[in-house]
Amino acid sequence: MRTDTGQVFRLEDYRPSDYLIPETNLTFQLFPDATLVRAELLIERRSGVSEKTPLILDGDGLELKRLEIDGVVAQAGTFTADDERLTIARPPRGRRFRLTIDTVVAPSGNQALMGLYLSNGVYCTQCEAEGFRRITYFLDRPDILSVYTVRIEAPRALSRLLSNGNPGESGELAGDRHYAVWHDPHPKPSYLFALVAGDLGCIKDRFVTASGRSVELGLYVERGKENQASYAMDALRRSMKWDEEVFGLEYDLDVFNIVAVSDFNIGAMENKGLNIFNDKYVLAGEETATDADFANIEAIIAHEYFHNWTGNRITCRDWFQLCLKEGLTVYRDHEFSSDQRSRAVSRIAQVRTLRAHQFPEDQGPLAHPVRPRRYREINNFYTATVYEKGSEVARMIHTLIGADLFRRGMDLYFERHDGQAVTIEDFLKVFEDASDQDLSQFALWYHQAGTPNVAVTASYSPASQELTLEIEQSLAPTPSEARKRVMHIPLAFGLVGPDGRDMVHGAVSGASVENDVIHVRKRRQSVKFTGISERPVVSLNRGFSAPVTLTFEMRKEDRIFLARHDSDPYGRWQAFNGLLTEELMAAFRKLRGDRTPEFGDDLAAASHTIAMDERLEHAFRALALTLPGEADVAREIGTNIDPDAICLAREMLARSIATRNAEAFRTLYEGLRSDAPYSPDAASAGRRALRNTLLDYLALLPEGDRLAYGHFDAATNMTDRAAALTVLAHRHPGSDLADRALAAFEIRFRDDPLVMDKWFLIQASVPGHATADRVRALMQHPAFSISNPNRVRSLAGTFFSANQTGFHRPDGAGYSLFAETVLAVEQRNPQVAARLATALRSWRSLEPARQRKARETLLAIAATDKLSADLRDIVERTLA
Ligand code: B3K
Ligand code: ZN
Repeated sequence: MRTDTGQVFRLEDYRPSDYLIPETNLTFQLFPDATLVRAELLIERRSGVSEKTPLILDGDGLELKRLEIDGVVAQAGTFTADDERLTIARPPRGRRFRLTIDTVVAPSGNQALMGLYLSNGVYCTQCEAEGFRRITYFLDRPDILSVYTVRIEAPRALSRLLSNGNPGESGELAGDRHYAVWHDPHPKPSYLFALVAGDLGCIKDRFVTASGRSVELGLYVERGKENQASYAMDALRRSMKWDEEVFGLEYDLDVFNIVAVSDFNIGAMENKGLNIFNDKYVLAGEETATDADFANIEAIIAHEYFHNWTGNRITCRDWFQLCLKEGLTVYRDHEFSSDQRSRAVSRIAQVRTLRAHQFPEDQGPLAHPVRPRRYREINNFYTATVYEKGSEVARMIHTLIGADLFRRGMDLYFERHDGQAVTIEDFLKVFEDASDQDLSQFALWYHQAGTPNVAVTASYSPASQELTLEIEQSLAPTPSEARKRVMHIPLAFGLVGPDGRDMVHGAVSGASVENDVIHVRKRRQSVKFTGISERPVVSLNRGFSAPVTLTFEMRKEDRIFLARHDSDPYGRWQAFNGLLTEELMAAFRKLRGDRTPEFGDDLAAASHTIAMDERLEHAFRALALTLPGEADVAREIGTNIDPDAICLAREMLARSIATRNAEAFRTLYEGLRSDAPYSPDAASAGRRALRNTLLDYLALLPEGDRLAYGHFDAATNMTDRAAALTVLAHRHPGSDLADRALAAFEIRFRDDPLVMDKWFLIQASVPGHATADRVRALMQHPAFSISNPNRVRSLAGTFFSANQTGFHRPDGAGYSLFAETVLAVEQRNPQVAARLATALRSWRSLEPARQRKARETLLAIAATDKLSADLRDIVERTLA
C-alpha cells in the first residue's frame, strides 16, 4: 500500500518530460505469484535537453531483476532502483537509446486491483491513472505517447490472450504454454495499456464502418454467461453507428474487444481496442437485470467506446486536464442516451444524478474546480464534478454557440489535436475559433468550484406591458478559491401565457437574450421585456441549461400551472419537483418544532393530474411522482439536519398523496399490467417504472403489504421483482411478508453474485435505526466479500451513502461501522476505501450532536498510523 507522503501536485508545475518513449515492447511470462515482465523501451531525449539530464522512470512497489542499456547489462553504480523509481544518472550520449527492464510482479497478491491482477482466475489490468508503474518502470504520465507491441505467454488453459491494438502472431510453447502477440499502431499513453489472459466465453459480431473498414467485435465473459452479453454487444454496435452519424467519428482498428471481469474498482475502462468492464455493466438478462441495469449498460458501453476519440486519440496533457476527456465523454454518452431513448426523460435523469452527487460535493469540503489545480492523490479526482459538471460545461458550450458551430468546433478539435495530449485551453480555443466568440469569462466554469446561485425576482406592469427580471448571481467561497469572479451563465427561459403557450416578446434591454437564453454575465442585472400583453408565468433554467441553484419566489399556483403547461418537459418536472421539495421542507420544520404537518389537497390533486395525463410518457410520470429523496431535501435545507425528521416528513407526504388518490392510483396500477414478453426498451421500461412507482404509494395503504407481496410473487422479470422487494422491505420492514420475500429472493439467487448485490443493497437502504446492525450481520453472509468492490459498494457503500436515517443514527453506531469498514477495506484496496469515506463529506450540515460524532469518527481515522495516500487525502480534506 502506498502510504501518504504529503506531496502535493500543482498544475503550474507542469513541464514537458525531458525524455520520450516512442516505442514500447512488452513481454509477459504470466505466473500467479511471479510474472516476469520484460520492457524494451526506445528512449529519446527531447531536442534541446542536455545529455547530462538523468532519466527517471516511475515505479510503484516494483522489484528490478535486470537492466540493459543499449544491449549491455548495466553495472551496479550506473543506476539506482527502488520500489518507486529507476534512475539512470548518466544515460547514453546519443539522442536515442534502448533499455531492457526486467521486473517481477505478483498478480495473485494484488488486492488493490491496480496494475496486473487476478480476478476469478483471469489475469487483467487496470492502469488509469498510475497503475502502469505497478507493472514496469516507465514515464507513467499521459503526455508520453508510445507505440506498443505486447507478447503474452501463459498456460494453454488460459485460452484467450488479449491486449491493445490488432492481433499478430500466436503459437504454442513448451510446458503446455502458448503465446500471442498484439500490436497497437496508435501511439498511446501508458494508462491505456491493457492485458487479459483467461479462459473466457465469447460472443462475436462484425461492424463495417462508414468508410468500409470491417471490424471484428468480441465480447468476453465468464463461460456459461455468453447469453447475458448480447445486449451489451447491441449497445456497442449502436454506439459505433451513432458516433459516425452525429460526430463523423469512425473506429480505427481491425478488432474491438470488451472483457467483463468480476473484481473491478470502477465501472469500466477505455483501454485502446480492449475495454475492460466490471461485469455488472455487461451482463444482463430479464431474469437478473433491471431496466436501470440495461440503461446503465447501454450508457457505459457507449461512454467507453466514445473515449476512443475523446480520450484515446486525443488525450490529456496531465491529470489536471481529466475533464477534457471525462466531462466531454459523459456529454457524448448523455446525448447518445437521449437519442436512443426519450430526450426529456433522459435529461431529467441526468439532472437528478447531478444534483444528488455533484451538488453536495460542490457545497462541501471536497469541492474542487472542474479542472483542479492541486491534488495529492489523483484517484480521488474521478468525481461527479469532473464527470457530471464537466459534461454540463460542454453542454453549455453547445448552448452558447449553437449546434452547428459546436459541431464545427469538434471537427476542428479532431483535426487540430489528433494524436496529441492537450489541455482545456486547447479545447476551448477550437470553439472560440469556430464561433468567433470570446469564451474567457465562460472558462471560469472550469476554474472556479462551487454551484452558483441565481436569484431572480419578476415584476410585471400591465400599464407599460413590461416584464422586468432582476437577476443576481452569487457564488460562495470554497476550499479552492476564497473570492469568486462573475460568471457567464446561460439561462434558458420561457414566458408562459395563460393558454400555456410561450408568449412572444418585443425588444429586450439589460442583457443579451438570444434563442430564448438570457446571458447572465454581470453580478446584477435587470432585464426588461417589452410588448407583453398579460402577466406571464416565467419558466427559468429550462432544460437545466446551467448547473446552478435558482432562488425564485413563485406563487404556488404558478408552479402548479408550470407543472401542467410548461412546453419544456424538463420545466414541468422541475416545477412539480420544486413544489414537492418545498412541501417537504415545510413539513420538516413543523416536525422539528413538535408540530404535525398537514398537507393540502392541491399537491395530491396535481399528482393525480400528472399520473392520469395520457399525453405524458409513462417514464416521465414515474419521475414526476417520485418524491425528492431524503438527501435532496437535506441539501435544500442546508444546515442543522435531522435525517429522522426528513424521513418522517417524506413518509407522511407519500401517505397523504396515496390516501387521496387511492382509487385512481389503484385503477391506473392495474391498467399498466402487461403480459407481453419482456423487452428492455425505453417505452416498456417506462410502463414498468410508473406501475412500480404507484405500487410504492399503494403499499402505504391498508393491505398494501399484500399487494406488494403479490406483485413480487407474480413478477416475471427482475425490474418488477426488485421493485416489489424494495417496497416490502422499506415500507414494511420486519413484517412477515417482507421477510418471506427476502428469503425467497435469497434462495433463488444465492449463486449469482450480481443479483445478490441487489439483495444487499435493498436491505442496506431500509430506512431506520435498525439497519446498522443488519448491515453488520450481512457482512458475515457467505455471499459477501470484503475484497470484492461490487459487494462492498452494494452493502457498505449503500448504507453509508444512501441511508440517511440508518447511517446517521443518533448514537453513532453507523459511524462506528463506517470507521471499521473503511479501515478494513483500506488494508486491501485503498482506492475503494477512499471512495467509501466520501460518505461523510456533508457532515457539517448535520445537527450538532450528530456533527460531533461524525467529526470524532473522522478524527479517529485520521489518527490511524500509515494511512494510504488515498484515504488520508479524503479524510483530511473532509475535516479541513
Ligand atoms: N477512465 C476510467 C476511469 C478510471 C478511474 C481511475 N481511478 C473510466 C471512464 O471514465 O471511462
Ligand atoms: Zn470516462
